[in-house]
Amino acid sequence: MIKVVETKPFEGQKPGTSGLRKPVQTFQQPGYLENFIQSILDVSLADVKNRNAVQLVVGGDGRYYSSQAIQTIISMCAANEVGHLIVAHNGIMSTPAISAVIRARNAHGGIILTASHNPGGINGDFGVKYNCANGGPAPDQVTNEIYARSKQIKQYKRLDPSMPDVDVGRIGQHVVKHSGGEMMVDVVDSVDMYLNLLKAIFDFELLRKFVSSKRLLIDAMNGVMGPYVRRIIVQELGASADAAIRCDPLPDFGGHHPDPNLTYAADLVDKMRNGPYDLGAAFDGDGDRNMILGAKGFFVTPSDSLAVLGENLERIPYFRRDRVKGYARSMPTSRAMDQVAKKTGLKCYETPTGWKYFGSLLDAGLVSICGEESFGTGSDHIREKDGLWAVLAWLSVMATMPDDQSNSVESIVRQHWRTYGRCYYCRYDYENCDARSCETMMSTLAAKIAANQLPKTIESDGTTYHVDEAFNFGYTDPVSGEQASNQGLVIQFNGGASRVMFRLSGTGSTGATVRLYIEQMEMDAEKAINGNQEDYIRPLAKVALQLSCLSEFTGRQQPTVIT
Ligand code: G16
Repeated sequence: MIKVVETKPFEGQKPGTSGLRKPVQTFQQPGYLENFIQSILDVSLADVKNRNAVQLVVGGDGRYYSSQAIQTIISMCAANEVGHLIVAHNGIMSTPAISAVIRARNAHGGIILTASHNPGGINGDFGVKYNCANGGPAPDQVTNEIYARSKQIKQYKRLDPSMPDVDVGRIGQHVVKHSGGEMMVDVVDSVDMYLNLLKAIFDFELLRKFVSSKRLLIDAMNGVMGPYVRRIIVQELGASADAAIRCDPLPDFGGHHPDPNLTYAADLVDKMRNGPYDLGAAFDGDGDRNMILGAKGFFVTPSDSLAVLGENLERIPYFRRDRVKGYARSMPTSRAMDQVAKKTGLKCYETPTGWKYFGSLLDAGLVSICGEESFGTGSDHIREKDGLWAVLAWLSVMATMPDDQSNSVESIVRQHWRTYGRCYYCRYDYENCDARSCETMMSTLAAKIAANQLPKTIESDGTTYHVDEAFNFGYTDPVSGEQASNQGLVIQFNGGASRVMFRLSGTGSTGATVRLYIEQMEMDAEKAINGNQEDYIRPLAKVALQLSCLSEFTGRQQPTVIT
C-alpha cells in the first residue's frame, strides 16, 4: 500500500557545495531524510509525464545509516511511481561510478548517499545529493528548487513500512509490487562496468607492463574505493596485493577522517617516506578525490597534478582520439593550469568551487580536463571528479616517458616547473569555528574590498606587497548564462603574481570552516625548482591574516589543516 504521510518542514535542508551533509543524528530524526528525498523527487520528476519510464540510480559510500536510507529511498521511489531503480550492490558504489552508470543507462538521475570526505559512523556525518541525467551534480537552479520545496513540504509518500526490504545484497532483478503498480529494482555491481569505461580510456597493456616494474601503494582509506582498487589496480594491472591498503569499506571508515590530504592520510605519507614505493595515492570516502605522492613521499599539489595531466593529456589514448578541447579549474585552484593553456592556445575556464560548475562546460564540449585544489581531478569521460582515473592518468604519463629517472613523479613535476614556472600554493583550513564570527569576518572583508579600503601596500618579512586588485568572485556560466555571486574573496598583489583567497566551506556539517588559499607564482626556472615553499607562503599568509583579522574574528591562532 502507498501511504501518504503528513510532515512538517525541517530547517536548513539547503544543499551545500555538494549535497546536504549533516550529522547522522540529524538524518535519523523521523521524517528528516523522507522530507529531503520527497523534495528531490518532487523537483526532479516535476516535468515527467510517464514516471514508469523513469530510471534512477541509487548508491553511495556505504557509510553508517546508508542501509536504512537505501530502503527508505526504495520505498519512496516506488510510492512516487518511479518505474525503475538501479541500486548499488550492498548500497556501495563510488561517486564517479554512479556518474558513469547514470550516463551508460540513460538514467533520469541519481541519488548519492555520501558525505564524501567527512567522517562517518554514528557520530559522523551522512549526506544526500542529487545528480542529473548528465551524471553530474545538480546545478544551483535545481538545488535551490529542492531547498525551496523542503521549506514547504507537507507530506511525503512511502510504501507501508510492513513491506519487506529489497535484498540489496543479491545482485539481479527484484520487483517491488504496490497498490499503484510495480517498480523494477536492478541490484548491480559497478566495478566491472567502471573498469570497462577505464579500458576505453587508457592503454591497459602498457599500464600492466609499467606496473609490473614499479611499486605502488594505494590507500582506499576504508572508503568505497577498496573493491575498485583490488579489482583494477591489483587484479587487472597486476600490482602486488599489499599495494592495496585499507581496502575494506567500513561504515565509520575505521574511525578515520577519509580525506586524502597530508594531515588525514599521514599514515600513507609516512609509509611512502620510509618505503620503496614509486607512486602512492589515496582516495576519499566516496572515491572522487585523490592525492598523488611520489617516491619518498614527494607531494603533488592537486593544482600541479591538474596542470601536469593537462600538459600530458595526449599520452592517454582517449585524448589522442578525441582532441583536447580546453581546461577548467575552480577559482581558488592555482593558475598552473593557465600556464599550460597559454602554451597550447586553449582556453582555461575559471569557475566557482564545486564540481557542478564544470558540468555545462563539459556537456558543451568546451573542456576535456578539469580540477580543483580540493584534491579533485577529472575529465569529460563522466561528470564527477574521479580519483582512480587520476591515478591511471599519472601512471600513463609515467609509462609513456623513458623509463629512467626522468619518469618519476618528482622529476615530472620538476620538469613541469622548469617549463611553466611554479605556483607555490598552500591552503589553510580553520575547521569548526563559530559560524557567526566567520560570516562577520567575511562580510567585513567584503565591505572593505567593496569600499576600496584595503591598504595599498603591505610589508611582510621583507617583501612588499602592492594590492592591485580585490574582488568578490562572481561567475556567469558561458553556456547556460546562469550566475553565481559571492563565491569567495580574492586579493591580488604585485601584478597578479601573488593571490590570497578566502571562502567559507560549503561541505561542513557543523559550525563553519574558513579556507584561506595562498598562491605565489614564480616564473624563474631555477627559483621554481629550488625555492623553499615556506619562504614563498609565509609572508603572504601573514598579509592575508592581517587583512582579514582572521585570528581576531575566529579566535584561532593556527589552522587545523594545512595542505
Ligand atoms: C565537494 C565538491 C568539490 C569542492 C569541494 C570543496 O567535494 O564536489 O567540487 O571543491 O566540495 O568544497 P568546500 O571548499 O566548500 O568544502 P566533495 O569531495 O566533498 O564532494
